Amino acid sequence: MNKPVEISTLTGAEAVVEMLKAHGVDIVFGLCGDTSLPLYDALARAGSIRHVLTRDERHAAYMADGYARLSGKVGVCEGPSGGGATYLLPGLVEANESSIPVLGINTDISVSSRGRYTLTELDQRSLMRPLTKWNAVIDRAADIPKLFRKAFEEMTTGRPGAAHLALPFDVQNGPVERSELWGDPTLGAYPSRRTAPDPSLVELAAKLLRKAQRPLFICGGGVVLAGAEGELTTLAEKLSAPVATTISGKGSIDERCAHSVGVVGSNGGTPETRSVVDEADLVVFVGCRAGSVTTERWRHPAQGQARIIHIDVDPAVPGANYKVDVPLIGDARLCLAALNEALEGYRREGDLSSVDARKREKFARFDALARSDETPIRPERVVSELSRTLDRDAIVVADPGTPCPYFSAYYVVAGTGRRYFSNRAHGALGYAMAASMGAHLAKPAVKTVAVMGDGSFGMCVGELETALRLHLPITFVVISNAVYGWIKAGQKSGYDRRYFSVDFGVTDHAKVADAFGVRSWRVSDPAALTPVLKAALSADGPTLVDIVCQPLHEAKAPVSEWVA
Ligand SMILES: Cc1ncc(C[n+]2csc(CCOP(=O)(O)OP(=O)(O)O)c2C)c(N)n1
Repeated sequence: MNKPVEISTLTGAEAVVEMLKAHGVDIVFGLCGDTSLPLYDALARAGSIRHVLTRDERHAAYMADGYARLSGKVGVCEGPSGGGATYLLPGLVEANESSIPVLGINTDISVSSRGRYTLTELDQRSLMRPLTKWNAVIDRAADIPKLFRKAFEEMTTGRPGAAHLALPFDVQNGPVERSELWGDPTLGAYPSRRTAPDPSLVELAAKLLRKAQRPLFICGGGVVLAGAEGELTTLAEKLSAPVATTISGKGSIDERCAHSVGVVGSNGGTPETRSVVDEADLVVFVGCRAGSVTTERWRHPAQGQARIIHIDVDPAVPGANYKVDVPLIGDARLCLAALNEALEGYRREGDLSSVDARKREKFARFDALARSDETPIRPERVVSELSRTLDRDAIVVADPGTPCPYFSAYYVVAGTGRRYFSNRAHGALGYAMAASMGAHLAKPAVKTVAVMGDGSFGMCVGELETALRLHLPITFVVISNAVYGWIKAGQKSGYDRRYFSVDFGVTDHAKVADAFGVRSWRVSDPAALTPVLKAALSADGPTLVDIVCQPLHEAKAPVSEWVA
């Protein structure tokens, strides 16, 4: 009897599905289009990759970002040509700048239709080039396997980042050899290839650490990305050193422990956390770019105030802003492990009581405001009641505006790892709703909450339908103040209260959610907050709580420019 003959070629679209599977992808977020028809058909016939249909490509990319942050895997999003590419772009930019591996795929007009005024024609190569870590337009079906392998390698090695592939219509129908369809599944998770630091520089760094009187760690997102929390805690304990974080660095250390300072910088930092920075005689930046927000425009620490050890996987980062005494280039976990080894047996008797005193001062001020019965409800009260109501292992995603500084400063992350995040590369409004959906799909067992301003809500509301259709048990909290409050606060502090074009109309966001079929509440009485939050957090599907809040320009936000 003849053996059945295995067909040795697949279509380009089928090959794309196989290459995603070869790298461990089992979920893709996206929105359909004419140029995507072959890809959709291949996904439908394969049936092995879940497709989450979104209502806007921006949110497909934000979902892929949230998914990547919580799953430790590459997030994948897709959209069609033209507008599909320009709409996917914002999420890829955020992911790339935040060092999150997200693969964006846009289908495209046929190679044979180029230059003929074809509807949706767009130079995707040039569009994506400056804003992704790596990108390509696939001109021949035969190149699909190698370009997908390259994309996964780029996204998860070195500094993780976003990649983009453009997939023309006729390329989706071209032939690909089955024998070419292989990939290394370890490249589908990050960091996939850890690099170790130079041992001689590790010795130098260890020497500085031994000599320091008041060492301080400032951790960025790199610690959580590298899963370096354990090594960091061990080193901080050895040195009795305080550990501060950036907003993206929340989760580097358990914020309940004696070593934790909390968030520093102009957004979410407070005078108390700043004073800990100002006292340090050695600052160890770990997976942190020491950018404008973290350092309050390079004033805290001041240039020359402290010795600097800078640990980063990207060699371009140390020395970009501060004169660095020892640069350690490598994966944060391996760098910290090397320092722990170099300091084997060493123990510094330090005193963390001043860190404790500063934290007490900070939270005493916060608690006094959080107890307020004033209306509109104070943001402090929202943070406090949500913190008390939420499970410890919950995931909180915060948008810019009121949520980011308030939750960064006062929401205490219990435990380590990714439990709180915000889009800190660009801070575009309207990120949290979609990102929370991706996060939930990566970690469905824990409660996920997205907190957004009403400005953000206006930019993402369409995805309430997606949340309902997928029956995602996420709670969306809207801080309602009918104003682009962050900007109004800037006009108050820097432009003598000349308020201009920042106020908008009052919307009942609960009614909007209700129209989508999402269970919702509008809260203006502070006494109703806890019971409503409890009901919303324990409900089965998506819920929305619209909280009528004190506008940001009238609040005592932890934003240093306004405090000054
Ligand atoms: C896409 C985008 N456009 C503009 C901005 C500039 N911006 C930063 S904060 C902010 C106001 C936020 O308003 P809202 O979401 O209502 O929150 P609030 O500040 O009132 O708490 C604006 C417009 C931005 N971050 N993203």
